Amino acid sequence: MTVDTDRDRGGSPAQSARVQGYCPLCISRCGIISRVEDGRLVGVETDPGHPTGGAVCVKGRAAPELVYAPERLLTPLRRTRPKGAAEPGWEPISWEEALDRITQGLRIVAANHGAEAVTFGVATPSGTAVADAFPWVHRLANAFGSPNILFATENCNWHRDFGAALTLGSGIGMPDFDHTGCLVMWGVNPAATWPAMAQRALGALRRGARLIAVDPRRTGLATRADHWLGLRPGTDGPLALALAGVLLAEGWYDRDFVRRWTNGPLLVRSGDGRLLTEADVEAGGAAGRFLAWNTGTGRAEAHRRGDGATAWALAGQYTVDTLTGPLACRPAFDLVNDQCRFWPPERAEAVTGVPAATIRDTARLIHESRPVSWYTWTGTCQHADATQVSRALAILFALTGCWDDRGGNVLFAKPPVRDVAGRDLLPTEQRRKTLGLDERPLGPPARGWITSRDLVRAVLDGSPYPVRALVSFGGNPLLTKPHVQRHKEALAALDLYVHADMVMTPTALFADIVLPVASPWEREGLQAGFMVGRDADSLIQLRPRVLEPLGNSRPDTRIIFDLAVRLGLSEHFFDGDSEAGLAHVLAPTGITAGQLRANPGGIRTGVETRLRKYEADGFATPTGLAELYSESLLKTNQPPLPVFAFPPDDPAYPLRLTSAKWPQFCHSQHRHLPSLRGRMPEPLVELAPADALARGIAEGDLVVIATPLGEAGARVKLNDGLAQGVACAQYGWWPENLNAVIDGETFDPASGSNILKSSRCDIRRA
Ligand SMILES: Nc1nc2c(c(=O)[nH]1)N[C@H]1C(S)=C(S)[C@@H](COP(=O)(O)OP(=O)(O)OC[C@H]3O[C@@H](n4cnc5c(=O)[nH]c(N)nc54)[C@H](O)[C@@H]3O)O[C@H]1N2
Ligand SMILES: Nc1nc2c(c(=O)[nH]1)N[C@H]1C(S)=C(S)[C@@H](COP(=O)(O)OP(=O)(O)OC[C@H]3O[C@@H](n4cnc5c(=O)[nH]c(N)nc54)[C@H](O)[C@@H]3O)O[C@H]1N2
Ligand code: SF4
Ligand SMILES: [Mo]
Repeated sequence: MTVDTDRDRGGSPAQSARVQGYCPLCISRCGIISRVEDGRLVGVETDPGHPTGGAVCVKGRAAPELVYAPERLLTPLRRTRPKGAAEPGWEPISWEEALDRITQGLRIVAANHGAEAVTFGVATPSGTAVADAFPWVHRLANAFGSPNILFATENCNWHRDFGAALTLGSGIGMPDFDHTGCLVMWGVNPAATWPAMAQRALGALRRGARLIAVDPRRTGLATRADHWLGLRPGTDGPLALALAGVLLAEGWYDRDFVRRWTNGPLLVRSGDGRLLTEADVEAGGAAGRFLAWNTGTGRAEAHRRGDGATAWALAGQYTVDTLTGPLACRPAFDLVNDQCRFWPPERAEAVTGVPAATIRDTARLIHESRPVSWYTWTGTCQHADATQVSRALAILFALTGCWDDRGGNVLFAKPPVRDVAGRDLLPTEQRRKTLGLDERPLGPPARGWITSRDLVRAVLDGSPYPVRALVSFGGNPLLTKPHVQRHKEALAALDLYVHADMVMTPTALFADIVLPVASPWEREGLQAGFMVGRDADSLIQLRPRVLEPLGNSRPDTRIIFDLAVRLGLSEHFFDGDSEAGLAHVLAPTGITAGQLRANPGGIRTGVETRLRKYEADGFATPTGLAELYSESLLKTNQPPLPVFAFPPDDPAYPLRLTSAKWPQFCHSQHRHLPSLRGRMPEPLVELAPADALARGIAEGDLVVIATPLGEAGARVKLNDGLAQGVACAQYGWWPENLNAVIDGETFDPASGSNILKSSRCDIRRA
């Protein structure tokens, strides 16, 4: 989150200096020192005193190439030829003209079709520096009156941050690396994607912590794991339930935690599956008071959170006298047990490919090396059952009783900056119009985040209403989402498409107006909390601007504030004064921008992390308990307990197609930087040697990845640490665009996640 300063604020960058800051190019937010000589950025190096200052990756080291790339956009551009013409006929225009045209265009669309006909877009803050402006993009959309923001979240952070809240009332927090006895890295590869986390994990291993890795590839930390579970892509759900099943069968779970702090004891009504409440049994009883079976009194009584003295039943069936007659009920925990028993290790082996004995050994290790902590990210989020997978994982780890406790996953305290996204600025009737909200009421649309599919249907089919304009701050969905062809058609069909970026991209090529964005080294950025531990999360840092913006480029925040003023939204944007905006964001911390500028390495706020916060505060769920059984999902016609089913194998497409990130690039970015492209000149697809041999394919062969939707080219890399029957490809390349051959019509019903890591394909020599 950031606010740029005008040239007269925060001083002019020095001509020659070593400037402390952090690299904002990805989630790792590594603490760095930027070296400036004669007014030019010449390099970045580690800042060893910074909590994430342990290393700088190849992308960070390429910062000077990124800043001075000849491909940088340095002036606003206007299209002069029709979309679809071979050449857009870009014409340089002034900022005045660009902002005037945008303002006028947006006003016309809003007047004719309503503010909801303007969609805003934003790149991922985890893989770009757009985090500097992220909340302000949201504030602009909300103040303008549009409920729609196109964003990568359903395939990125939603399950980790918000899907997990269905069970835990919050995101999954962070492993307490300093104290954990066992780390479970499940579908996340921090060695490539989050070096600062990988370093903490290595520190834990050096201290003696055990490691379990669940990933079709044995790579990064997984090469050092006590147990590597090389599952078939997309089969995480059965594996999680099988592990939970072993914990339950062996009694290796925290019964006290389950009784006191989860909804396991709550009684579930036979028939409709709803939780039994006082209103069911007493005239005038409270519908928000949930009942459990007290084995001491032999009656259904109101469950009291944290009550460990009462012998609440966790198993069995009980007949309760309700107002409508006797009703059979079972504790939710008994149903969880059933669900896990459905996946004994042998059955899970048949689906996942992980040997039953390994599943049992892993469960034993989880039990014996407590406290256990875990992290998961996109390995489990890009599937058609991603919400159920995130539920299964949350249940599995809730059973260990290590939640928010020493050595488990902890919600570390962060500097309390103010959230300025401003969803509350949006009138309720506008909020209700969020695309996809009716279909996925608990999913990303509840926060205004829409999918490509939603956008495309609104633009091309006018369904459920027309969208006619898009204003996007980065993002390259033609390469990062499925629905590629329809998305292209939709971009071409818009009345106005504005794209702000540092470089021209395949997506930006469809824009009517392109705005040049200053690179992260040419603007300030605020980071409140560096995530990977208690110390790191207490740090707040205002990354200094080390260079003047190149050419006519401008920071996103400046563009947003200027647009807001022109659109008549000054009252929500501090009269266009971004410095006042920054002060507002910082106010709750008691730290000023001036203090942060005087301390470019950041300020350790000393915010205190309390453990087991649920004991005082409860869980932020409808029952106030960790919800092993999700009545919220049930109410939206989703299964209240995780269920998994798999389509039959298709002999024409026998390989499971997944994808992964490499250190050289973020998503579709950085292909134009010579030092990075030199290390990875073209897209790779990894195959197990046996699968290659069976197809007459050798290392380095050019192949096509074939799916029912088409073919994408790649070069083969053999990986003997890859599960058999799997193709692990790269995305973000063009014209060989992996996502163009992935079916966008198969997606998770609760969240909209695409099958970016669980498609089917075959591979043959090109
Ligand atoms: N270098 C680099 N770093 C980045 C990014 C980047 O693009 N490049 N992007 C940033 C962003 S936005 C994000 S979201 C994070 C993501 O960070 P990660 O989640 O670590 O990213 P991935 O490499 O996509 O996936 C992680 C692992 O999941 C495995 N996997 C594939 N299919 C499955 C499956 O079905 N089940 C399981 N259990 N595992 C599977 C892959 O083999 C891979 O090792 O990285 C951030 N950091
Ligand atoms: N097959 C497959 N597809 C995937 C994934 C996968 O694992 N497999 N991973 C998914 C994930 S986790 C994510 S997050 C998405 C990412 O999807 P996107 O958000 O579309 O990510 P990028 O391709 O990195 O595009 C970012 C764009 O923003 C621009 N940009 C960078 N920094 C800034 C800035 O500060 N301001 C502005 N205005 N622009 C900026 C870049 O130049 C680039 O054009 O991709 C998803 N797509
Ligand atoms: S891992 Fe690399 S790109 Fe990401 S923040 Fe660190 S130095 Fe920057
Ligand atoms: Mo992401």
